[in-house]
Amino acid sequence: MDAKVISTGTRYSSLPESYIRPESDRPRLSEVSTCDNVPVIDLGCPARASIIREIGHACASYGFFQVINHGVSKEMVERMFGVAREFFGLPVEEKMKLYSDDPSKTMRLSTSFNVNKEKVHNWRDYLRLHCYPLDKYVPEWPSNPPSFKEIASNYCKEVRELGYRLEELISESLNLEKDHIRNVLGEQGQHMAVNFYPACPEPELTYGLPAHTDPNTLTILLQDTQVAGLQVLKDGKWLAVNPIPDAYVINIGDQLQALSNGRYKSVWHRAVVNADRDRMSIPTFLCPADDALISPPKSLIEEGSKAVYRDFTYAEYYKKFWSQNLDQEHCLELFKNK
Ligand SMILES: O=C(O)CCC(=O)C(=O)O
Repeated sequence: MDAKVISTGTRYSSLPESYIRPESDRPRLSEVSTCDNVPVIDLGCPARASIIREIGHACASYGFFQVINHGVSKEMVERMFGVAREFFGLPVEEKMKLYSDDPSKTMRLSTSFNVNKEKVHNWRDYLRLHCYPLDKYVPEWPSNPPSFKEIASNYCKEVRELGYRLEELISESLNLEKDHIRNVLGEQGQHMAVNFYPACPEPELTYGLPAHTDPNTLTILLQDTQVAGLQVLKDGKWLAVNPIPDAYVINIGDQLQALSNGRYKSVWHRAVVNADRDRMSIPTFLCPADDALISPPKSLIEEGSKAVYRDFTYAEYYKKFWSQNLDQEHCLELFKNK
């Protein structure tokens, strides 16, 4: 494929060949039902013990949950969405100045997932930014729209705080010290993607993003409030997670599955596209420091057994993840203890 984004402002009347999935690998949208019982956790609730219990249950049974009263202001979220939409509305020549398909770049506009490796492309453009430490990365962020850097950096600070809070609650839900996860993960990296899925002429034939798990620790996902598209795999069935007002979707990533010795599930999820409307989502990914050793605590390993996964550093894991196709087998399988 040419290094070409699909957010050109021009509507496609049919799906280009290179986006069409084989029959056996299509979203089968009519078979997807809505997930009616998505765990919604109110972080404003004064009963901490009950929040911890609910989080533990959600992480073990679903691998994801939504949070409300999470401390990131509504105004901040609206400004972030607003500037992200403005960015994707820029003329294509302007956006292409930031284009790269090299996953090692710390700031880039790209398309699909890994265009040089994959056989079929995904109906998505995305801006991917490293965000921590901010003073290192902000200078390379887009300077158009002019307010992008300021809005996105304020947004990143608030979301990082939310991530730390969630890591504490998750640690406690595993009967670990509150700081356990943070201590193991070291100085955590933070990445943000701004996903833009243009209206798609044939949503039945392709994905915005095919099924994948997230390679990081925790994903804090801001969903478009107007257009649904996120689906998760639960008990072998794809379920739509429809947006609820003022909520974040929290996905457990591969590192928490490994750290919890498999108790918590890194959830398979995917994004489908819409025939009539563009959709956006803005995930923030918290990632262990490159040299963090991912190893479960003894208390989570049954006596006389080995840990489910061998120890690895995050740098090793991340390299392996990007060397694969997105929808190949779960990358953690490659780290299983024999
Ligand atoms: O667009 C969505 O809702 C999901 C995005 C996602 O899974 C990702 O960026 O990894």
